[in-house]
Order: sequence, then structure tokens, then C-alpha cells
Amino acid sequence: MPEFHSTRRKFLKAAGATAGAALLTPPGLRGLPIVGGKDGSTLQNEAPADYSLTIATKPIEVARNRILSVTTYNGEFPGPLLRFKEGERVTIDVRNDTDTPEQLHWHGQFVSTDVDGAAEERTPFIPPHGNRRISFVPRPAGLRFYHTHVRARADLAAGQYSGLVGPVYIEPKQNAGNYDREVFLTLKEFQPTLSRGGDMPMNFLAPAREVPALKDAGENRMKASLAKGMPHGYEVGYDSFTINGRMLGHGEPVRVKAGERVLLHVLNGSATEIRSLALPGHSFQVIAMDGNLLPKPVRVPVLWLGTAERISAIVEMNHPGIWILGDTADDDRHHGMGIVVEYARAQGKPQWTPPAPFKWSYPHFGNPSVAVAQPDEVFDMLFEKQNAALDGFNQWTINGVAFPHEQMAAAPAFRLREGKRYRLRMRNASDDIHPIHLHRHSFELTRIAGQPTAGVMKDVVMVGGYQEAEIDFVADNPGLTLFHCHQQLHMDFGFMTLFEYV
Ligand SMILES: [Cu+2]
Repeated sequence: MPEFHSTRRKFLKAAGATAGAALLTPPGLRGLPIVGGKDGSTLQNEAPADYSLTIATKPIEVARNRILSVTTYNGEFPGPLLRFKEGERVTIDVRNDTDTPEQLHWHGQFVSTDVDGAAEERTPFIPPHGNRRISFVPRPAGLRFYHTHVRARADLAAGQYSGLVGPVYIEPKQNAGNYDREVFLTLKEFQPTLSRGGDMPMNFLAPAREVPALKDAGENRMKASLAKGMPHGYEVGYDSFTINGRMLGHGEPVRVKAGERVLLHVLNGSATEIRSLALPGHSFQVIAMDGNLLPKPVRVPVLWLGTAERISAIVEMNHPGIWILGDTADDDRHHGMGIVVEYARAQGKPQWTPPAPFKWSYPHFGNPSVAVAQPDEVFDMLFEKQNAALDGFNQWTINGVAFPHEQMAAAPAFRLREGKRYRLRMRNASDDIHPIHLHRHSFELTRIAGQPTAGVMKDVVMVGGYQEAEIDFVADNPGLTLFHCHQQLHMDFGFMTLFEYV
């Protein structure tokens, strides 16, 4: 079985090159019992799938004597790194060993609604204690991920508060990267709790231009709510912060040699949080965002990732020592958000020094000399918050409409024609920052807080408080298409809408 061996070798190689990334059981040795699914499918007589993922609640050890019971894929966090080849069909068996229906979303891929993993798009659920076999052609190349797509609402063990997150890397047909090895880092918090009011860092985005009309509207709405005696809506905080499922100092370090070029693939797998990362004495040459190559690499001192964003960046290991690659927020780093980078033969305790102040500007990564194509149609979207309106949780609306929380099959609000280019003009009338995600398509950033840009293709964009952003996409993947804020608390309480092709 030459294919078996080549696949296995590739996995071993990949695993050897990654810090803490999980190793998949080789094909043929996976212990998944193949039984008939509750959705009516019978799997007994089919060939084994290329991959199998089992959803179950198991203990994971995020630090010494800190063992948490969380729902994960294959009993590990993050879920196994899945390496696909662009354009080569894969078959995956998903088994759900929990008591609740599940959805497995292929974030950032151009797949059909039948497998995309969103009930709002009519993807069938993976039934409790049942199976579902799915098959699709992975594309586009780059860093993607998979995660649960059920709504958690007040259940902080469900949705992406769980450990149901794993990285996907789709190998390009032609590999142009100039690096010595890859390291996959999945950033994730555990032990969530509800609180009143949050500490969402707001000062990262540049330009920081707020729109006075949006600010007036949002502040007046908030004042009116508080005047009625309403408390501030719930936010979520966490006790344990991890990279690849381990708190700082409790996992294997990233071991490097002087002179190496290490390609970091960083995934913010958080349900709600924004992350920043710095490595003292080093810089990051960002080559891709959300898996998509930038017009040209851009060197930055800090990586900043909203919920569900990904960054692929090369680090030249030219500053020997033992360092903390960690969150710039001291409190989060002290609670575990970091990983040790250890040069061969270096000695001593891991060192941290804060980076110089830095602002994250999406246009900085674009190509300002390129003219953006004109859209065939522009959709305006206004985002608003009703403070504490739903049992103490904030309710979110797009153009005045909250996505119905019980009814998955809501009527689509926007209509697309295949082949046309659309612009979304998003206006955020809330003080919160939103990681805006479009399923099954990539979009191009065309204007951020008033600043034009071009050439940056993404599937999540952060829209700052009281700011505006514009993104363009080509309607090239027919079927229902979900658009939502990726902050779990926001998407669960109304911040979603559907596009349909007509
Ligand atoms: Cu949001």
C-alpha cells in the first residue's frame, strides 16, 4: 500500500515539525466503529474514509493539575491537524458521541451547503450518538480550520466555548514558500464565565476613525437602556489561556536553531477573544492572512488576530535565547497565553519583553496602487446592539433584524446572482468590535475606516467600534450563504443573516 506509507510519512513529518499539533492515526488503523448513522446513511459497505473525527467530552490537561472536561475532536485539543491537497477530494467520517446534535464547519473553504456545517444553510446535523460521512474537494490552498457551528447561548460548555476547534492546511498545487519548517499554533481559552461588561481591547485598530453619527446612535441607545434600569449585557471571561491546549510553561517548547526560517501558522480558535502575539527580539514576516497570500509579505512586530482569524508568518530565528512567544496583554499571558521558543543550546528561564506600541492596520497589508473593480451591487448593513435585551444578554441586529434564535431556517435577507461582484458596506453602531465572517466565499478588503485598500483576501474582518468597513466578494459558489459575527455571544443572539442565490 504505497499510498498508506506516503500518507503516514507525511503526517509524521508534519507532526515532527509542529509544536504540540496532534498526530492523526494513519488510515486503516483508526478505531472508529463504522455503524449506520441515525440520519439514515449506512456506512458498513463503504470504503474507509480518509479521516475520522469523533466528537466526545473528555478530560484534557491544560497544565499540571489543571484537568478540564471539554468536548473535543478525537479526545485532544486542538483537533488533529488535517492536511489536504488542493483539489483532491477527501472523505471524512464524523462521529458524534455527545447527547446533542452537532455541526462541523469547514471555515474558509469553498464547499457546498450540504457539507459546510451550518444548520442555517440547511446542512444536516450530525445526530447525537450518530455518524455522518461527508466528502468535498478542499479549496482554496492555505490555512483553514474546522470547528463546531452550534449556538451555545447561555451554555458555556457548548459551541466554540468547547474544544471543538482544529487546524486545516490545504497544500497548494505549487509550493512557493521559502522556509525550513512549519509550526501550527492554535490559540484558545478555557473555563469561561459570564460577567457584566468586558475588557475587550479596542485600541489596536488603525485607522481609529469613528463615525460620529454611529457613535451618537450607539451611545444614545445605551444611555436609554441604562436609564430604564437595565444592567450592562453579559460578556464572557476565562480562567485558562492556552496555545495548542497548554498553558504557558506546561507544553513542549518550540525548538529552533539559529538561522532557521520558521513558518508560523497561527489560528485564533477563541469563541470570543481577540489575541495579540509578540516574540521578543524577533519580527514576523506576514505572508498570508486567513490562508490567502498577501500581495507581498509585510514585516510587523506584533500579530493581532480577531476571533477566527489566521495568520501565516515567517520568523527568522536570528536572536538566540529562550523566549516567550506570548500575548502582549500581561494578564492573559500570566494566565497561560504563550509558548516557549527555545534555541538549541540556549539556557536559562524564558524571557519576555514587551514590544513597542503598534497598531494593526489592514490597509498596511494591501496594495494601494491597484484599483478595485466596481461592484455590480452594494448592500448596506447597519449593526446595532440592544443592551441586555435577551435575559441579560445583548441582542444584535443587522438592518434592524435579529436572526431568529430557535428557527434555523430563516428567510434569506440578501439576494445574489452568480458571477456578480457585490460590496458590503458595513456600519457598526456599537462600541464592540466584530469579527465579521462570510461562509463559503473569500472577500477582498476595499475600505477600512475610510481608508481605501485592495488585494487583501480574507474570510473574517474585524470591524471596529463605531467604524465602517467595506468588503467585496464575487458570487461564485451557489447556495445559501451565512454571514455572521464570529464572536459566539454575538452570533448566538441575532448577529447573523443569510444570502441566497437567485
Ligand atoms: Cu460581533
